[in-house]
Amino acid sequence: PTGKPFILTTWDFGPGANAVGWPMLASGASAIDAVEAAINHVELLGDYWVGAGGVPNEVGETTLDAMMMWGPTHDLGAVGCLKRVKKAISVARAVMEKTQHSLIVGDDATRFAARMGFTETTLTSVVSQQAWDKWAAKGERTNAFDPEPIRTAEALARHDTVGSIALDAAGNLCVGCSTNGREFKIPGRVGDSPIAGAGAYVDQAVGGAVATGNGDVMMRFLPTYHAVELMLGGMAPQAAAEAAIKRIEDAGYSIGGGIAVIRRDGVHGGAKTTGWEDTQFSYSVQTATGNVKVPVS
Ligand code: SD4
Repeated sequence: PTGKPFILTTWDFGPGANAVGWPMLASGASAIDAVEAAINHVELLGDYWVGAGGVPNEVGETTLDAMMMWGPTHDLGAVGCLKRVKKAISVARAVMEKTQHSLIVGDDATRFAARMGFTETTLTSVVSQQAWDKWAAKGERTNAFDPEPIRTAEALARHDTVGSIALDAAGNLCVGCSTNGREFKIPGRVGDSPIAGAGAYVDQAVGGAVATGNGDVMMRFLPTYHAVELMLGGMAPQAAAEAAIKRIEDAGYSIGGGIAVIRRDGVHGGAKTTGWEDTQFSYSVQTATGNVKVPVS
């Protein structure tokens, strides 16, 4: 089936990312190209939570997680704990398109990227270095050994993982997401973003979903898979988003997390945990009639 093209992107960088991806869709580009370009735009912004210059791990290194999933075939490409390569979503795309594998991790993901022609470079910026210096000076160990942390107001106010969902003029759906994960994580930690059904999921017949938030917990519930499956069963997008988040909270977790979903007919919805009550989680949807930014309440 065809459909009316759209691109949805999460958080405040949604409108800017959509402004990159939408003209491509409008001129007939594939949803893969649009999602990659939209996410590359955010990866190169130098935002603290996505791409280069982002949150460092316990030893001061920024590492990236990303994934892409293609609706028509369920093809999947992902990288976890990718080091020294900026465009993580593009490396994920290379895993999807150039290999039979779905997920490549760590230094081997970097070696794979080099084989595919990507340039190695530092992911440390002045901001990420200063953040680590300040934290390290306190002599603290990572809080990842502690019970589930309550995120600080400062962290809650910031953007997180970028996720995009696009439908192209040929009627094909693609989803992608990219992040540097979590501050001062234990080296080697991989979050929900490169896990199918956790960070993002798509079903060509139904629609797609992207998630953000505490990936260590969210990946235990596969919220994007859950929401898409509920839509497959006939549930409306808003109700499906709410049900996927409710499942996590019903299990007793009090974390920050959010999800945005869009059905292939363009109807969309979003939900967030009560832990994110004061967090301005939003997603933006651009279509032929313009861009709408939707605050999730
Ligand atoms: C992660 N979900 O790695 C990502 C990052 C994020 O709030 O969205 N943090 O856990």
